[in-house]
Amino acid sequence: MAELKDNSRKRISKPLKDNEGISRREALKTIGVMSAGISFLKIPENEICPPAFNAGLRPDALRQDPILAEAISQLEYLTPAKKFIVQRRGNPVLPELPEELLPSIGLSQETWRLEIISDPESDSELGNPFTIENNNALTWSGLMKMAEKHAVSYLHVLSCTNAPKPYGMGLWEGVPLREVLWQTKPGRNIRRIRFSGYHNNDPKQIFQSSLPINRVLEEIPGELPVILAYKLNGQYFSHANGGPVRLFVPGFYGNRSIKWLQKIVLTNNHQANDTYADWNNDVESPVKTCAKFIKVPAEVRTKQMFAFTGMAQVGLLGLSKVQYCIMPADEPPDANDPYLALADWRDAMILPPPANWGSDLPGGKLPGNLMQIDSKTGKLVSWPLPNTIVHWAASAKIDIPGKYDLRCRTIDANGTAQPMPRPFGRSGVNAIEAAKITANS
Ligand SMILES: Nc1nc2c(c(=O)[nH]1)N[C@H]1C(S)=C(S)[C@@H](COP(=O)(O)O)O[C@H]1N2
Ligand SMILES: [Mo]
Repeated sequence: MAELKDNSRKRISKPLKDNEGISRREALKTIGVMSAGISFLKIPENEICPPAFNAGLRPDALRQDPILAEAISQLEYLTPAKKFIVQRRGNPVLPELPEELLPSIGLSQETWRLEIISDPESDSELGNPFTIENNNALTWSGLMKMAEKHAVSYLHVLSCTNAPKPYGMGLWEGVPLREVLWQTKPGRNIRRIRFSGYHNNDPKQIFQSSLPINRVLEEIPGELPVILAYKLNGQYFSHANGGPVRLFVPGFYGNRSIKWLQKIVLTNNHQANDTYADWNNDVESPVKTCAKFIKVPAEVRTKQMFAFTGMAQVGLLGLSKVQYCIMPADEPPDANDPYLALADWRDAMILPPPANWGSDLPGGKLPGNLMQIDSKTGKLVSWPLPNTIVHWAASAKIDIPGKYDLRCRTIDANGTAQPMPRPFGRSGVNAIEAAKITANS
């Protein structure tokens, strides 16, 4: 069995200064926090789990910690499509347009059309542009025909750059955009591709994004393709989720994944013209690794174990640990340690792939053709998977009554603690989360 190393426990609490009150000093000494260390908590072997991850866990003793087992049993990996948080924009609010209206605005399966043209202000060559005028725009049935041959699906988190929690963890299905693009016979002078969706014929409501053309045409081995997506968790998209067809751009925050996709423009202009960039966001930011709470008890009894759970968004930089620390709530911030690197961080337990992936999927089973499953071994290519979430759990106890801050953070695969290496909000919220706990005697 591989031993998981834990450096954090060697780290000591930051030294108390002389002028600090005795009560808090005592409290700090006696918060009997106890790690949900992997050493005493184990999980059954998991069929789909890559061997390297299984090796870190010993089978079968999860049941021996009923408090943790109960907390973990409430977690659902895939967010049900109906529970995805939807970005509300426009007037009228576009995700809330009435169903009856959708066919007349090209947002039903029957009436949906995708135009692909070259930028009239640029010199991009396109041998076979798709236009409504020429009656060769891509239709739903055309897309479904392509799906028979080219459909792919993958797990990917949908997060907004500026939201504290992911909008949802989804299983996305679609046709790689390049398959459609090649039908338009792209030629010379194409450096960038722009996307826009339904915007109520109101220029002020246009929401567009863009990518360098190579991101659509090729992937680094293991990277996921940009898709014309039509299913979330095995079901065709609702209008609210961006249906009938939305773009899905893996590796980035949600702003690139244009809902109600209707138009694609190829251009020789190399600059991003993303609406979200105009709103002072860093649209080039890959998804960040960071930890969030899911369930924390507001009140606990002193000297009694309690469990708490959370998720970690796993970004480009991967994940090696999730940690938590418990500090008295009145702890003054240390100007020299803004990210609490010196706090007494303990390891939480990162959960393996779930046996049941979520209530949207028949039997809770993942489709066998998932891009992140190795077709030779039948196992996930890694765990955690980049650009998804993992759940984590820990249990602890507090010995002295009082108010406390419970915090969580990730350590990425490079060994860097959250919110480094990029603590800037406009490229994705990744501040260390805190939850309040009151310990009563
Ligand atoms: N057409 C359109 N697409 C859009 C947006 C929008 O306002 N209009 N918002 C973007 C942003 S900023 C995010 S975070 C995601 C949110 O997707 P959701 O509404 O499905 O949660 O959609 C992206 N695609
Ligand atoms: Mo967003």
